[in-house]
Amino acid sequence: MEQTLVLLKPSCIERCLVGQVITRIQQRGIIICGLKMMQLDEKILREHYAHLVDKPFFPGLAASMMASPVIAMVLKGVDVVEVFRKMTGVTNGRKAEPGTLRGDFCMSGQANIIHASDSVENAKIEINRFFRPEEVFDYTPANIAFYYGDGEN
Ligand code: IDP
Ligand code: MG
Repeated sequence: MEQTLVLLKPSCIERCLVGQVITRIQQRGIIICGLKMMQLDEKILREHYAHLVDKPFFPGLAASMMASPVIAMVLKGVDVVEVFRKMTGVTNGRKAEPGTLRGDFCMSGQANIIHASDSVENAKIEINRFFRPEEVFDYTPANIAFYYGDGEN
């Protein structure tokens, strides 16, 4: 099954939305196979947001990502990268569709509560960036037959 990397940003931690976001993940039938709290620093943020380091808003973005610890997660499911990006919603919370995590829980283009990998290739890179191999528990729930039909997973 596919895996994706998710960060619950300081805007999620500080606003006490962690439980609600994790509930949505589990309600959907997405499996959590890695979870930890960590304090990000400039070095990891310059790698993680390499596509944005030259933007004028990067210093503010980096500061906002270091304002508190984050919660990093590895999620697992069939097509989970695409499924979870859809659940996340577009970058700007004010434009995100109601029903998405950003569309339901935030009003900001920067403090948008959550990061989710945008491709299978980037998910692999990002999981390796934030997790050591022994921190990812690639288990299968005992009741997996109630998550997926025959031949689906
Ligand atoms: P994504 O998180 O939806 O994949 P990206 O374009 O990869 O969006 O941007 C990464 C993060 O950088 C966003 O989630 C947001 O926190 C921040 N960001 C993106 N564009 C802007 C901007 O124009 N102003 C401030 N922050 C931004
Ligand atoms: Mg992105």
